[in-house]
Amino acid sequence: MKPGKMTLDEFRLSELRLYPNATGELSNLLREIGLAAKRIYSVISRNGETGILSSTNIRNTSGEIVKPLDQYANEELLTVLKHSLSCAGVASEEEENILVFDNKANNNSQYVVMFDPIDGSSNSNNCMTVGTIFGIYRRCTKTGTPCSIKDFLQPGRHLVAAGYIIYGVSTMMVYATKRGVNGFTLDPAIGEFCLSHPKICCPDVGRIYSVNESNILNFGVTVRQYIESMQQYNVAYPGFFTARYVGSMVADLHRTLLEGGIFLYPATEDHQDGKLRLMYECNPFAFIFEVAGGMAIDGCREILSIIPARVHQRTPLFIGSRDMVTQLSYFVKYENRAGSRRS
Ligand code: AHM
Ligand code: MG
Repeated sequence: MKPGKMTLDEFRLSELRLYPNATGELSNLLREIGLAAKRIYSVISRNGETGILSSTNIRNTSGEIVKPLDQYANEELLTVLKHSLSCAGVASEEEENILVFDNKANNNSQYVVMFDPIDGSSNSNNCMTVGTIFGIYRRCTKTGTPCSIKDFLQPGRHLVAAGYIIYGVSTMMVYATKRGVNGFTLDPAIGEFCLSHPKICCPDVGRIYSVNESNILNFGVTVRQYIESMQQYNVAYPGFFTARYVGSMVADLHRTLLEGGIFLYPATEDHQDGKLRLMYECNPFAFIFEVAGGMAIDGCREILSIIPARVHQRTPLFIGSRDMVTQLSYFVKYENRAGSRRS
């Protein structure tokens, strides 16, 4: 291993120097999220002692089982962000309502943060990879006043920064600003995230598709045809495409970002809006992929252009390598045209 890899803090400071008028608040937020991530990593890695990966019978407002890890990660992020004084309020996948940090210092900050504390937690009792996802918006209400729901209901296009932490074979924090996407691997020996993946670019094409194929008969005809087109291609060129689905979005999208490919979580007959949350899961990843040269749509629109109506709203998601998502969008357009000719 080469000496002297830049730490997350050093990287943040070097970026900050590019903006002499910057307040340092955004940089502070990234440091605090990094701190929460290290604490979450620490309890996960000591599961034998902490029992953090066990299950409970408690269900959240969406009826999903809440695990001690979900609760711990949620509390950890809430606490560090409140203490950071650079955050006016948060929205969490685990909280029914937004939380406004209504005190003088927090009211003066410019940003609000939305996060999914632990994504893919249904995988955690099997020791599989999970992650944390976050998005940071500049407030649209006046600083000096408490933030409000308006600050959160902004389209993803307004994100200032977004990122994720992947707790896998190694723990990484990947985050994007409009300047680029960079990945930092946690070195547990020194307790620091160190720059390991500078300037990440998503390849324009890939050979991996990632979808819960057990639902294929419930997908719309377009999505079925798109998936079948890859399977048919494999008849002529065996092994050209391959399928990988962890069922943990952070793991599936981390691979897609680095290696290329497409990830699909479409609508089904029972769930017309799909499963994934626009604000906590889809927008942050859509932002990261767009900055890295990839693409994210809900079938018809760019994910980042959707004007949200509710913080917990869901959306279908197709995300990944630009050429593959574009090709999928042609299938959708063709179906829409055929549909309008039929009607
Ligand atoms: P969660 O936020 O409750 O963990 O759910 C989101 C997860 C994603 O990580 C993953 O892509 C998806 O749910 C898997 O869903 P399914 O089991 O329906 O394929
Ligand atoms: Mg989630």
